[in-house]
Amino acid sequence: MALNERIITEAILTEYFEKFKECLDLDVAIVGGGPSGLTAAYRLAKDGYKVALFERKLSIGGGMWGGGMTFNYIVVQEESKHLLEEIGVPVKHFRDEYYTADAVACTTTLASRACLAGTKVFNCMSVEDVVLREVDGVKRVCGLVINSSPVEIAGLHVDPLVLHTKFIIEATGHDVEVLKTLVRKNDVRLLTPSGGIEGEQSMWAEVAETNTVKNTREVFPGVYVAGMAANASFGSYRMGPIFGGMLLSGEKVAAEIAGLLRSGAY
Ligand code: 48F
Repeated sequence: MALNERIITEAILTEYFEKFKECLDLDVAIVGGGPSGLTAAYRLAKDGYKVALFERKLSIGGGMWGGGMTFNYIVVQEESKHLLEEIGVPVKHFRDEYYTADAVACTTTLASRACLAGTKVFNCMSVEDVVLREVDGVKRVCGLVINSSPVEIAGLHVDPLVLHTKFIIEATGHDVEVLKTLVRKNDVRLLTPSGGIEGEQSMWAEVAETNTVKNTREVFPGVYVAGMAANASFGSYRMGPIFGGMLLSGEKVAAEIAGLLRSGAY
């Protein structure tokens, strides 16, 4: 069979835009393809929800590829290792309640499980804003404003595109970007103690790990925070290359949103 470049191009365009059109109305839009966003995507897609994940970079995986300081192993605790075991990543006991896993195996396997479960992934796509609506006197985020990352990087003046979603998971990590944009542009109060973004504090692994899960919750109608973005929103600490909290955060946010979607109220 003679290969035809035109058909190759047509195949890519057809598939991509079919996927894009399918994602114009989502159950859950996840911003950020780090460990918390990927875990949430995996669980929600596995449960049959319509989920898309938007990642600015070419590769998904966020801060998990490089372990600690590029030494590519991660550490997880006893209570989070079930998540790695569930997706088939070998976990090795280190000492006491510490376990290690290969960072590249974790990242690639989690990414693969999220994709194969049905998450529609849009890499090289930056979320630059949200859609805000007021219904019955309550403001709610109900969509994402997205643009191609090369457009963003080049600083080109190109208008974005928009999709609607029932829930957003803000999993952009330390910079908590989507929430910052929401607060900067609108007269809104978050469900944080100050009503704004509390900001991340310096390293304290033990407290940070517990708080990552505790802080994983609704932060504004329609928006849940997960992973490091949850700690940055609620003013907790960073924790370095221990990843149990990130995985548990993804698991928690997926379970909470799935419960709400199941209730039929959305
Ligand atoms: O930072 P990141 O890995 O988030 P996480 O799931 O995990 C944190 C850990 O990696 C590590 C840690 C563990 O102890 O502290 O830092 O909380 O991944 C966040 C992803 O979001 C993407 C960014 O490129 C990264 O891959 N991202 C950030 N802003 C945007 C975005 C945006 N506006 N649009 C799309 N993607």
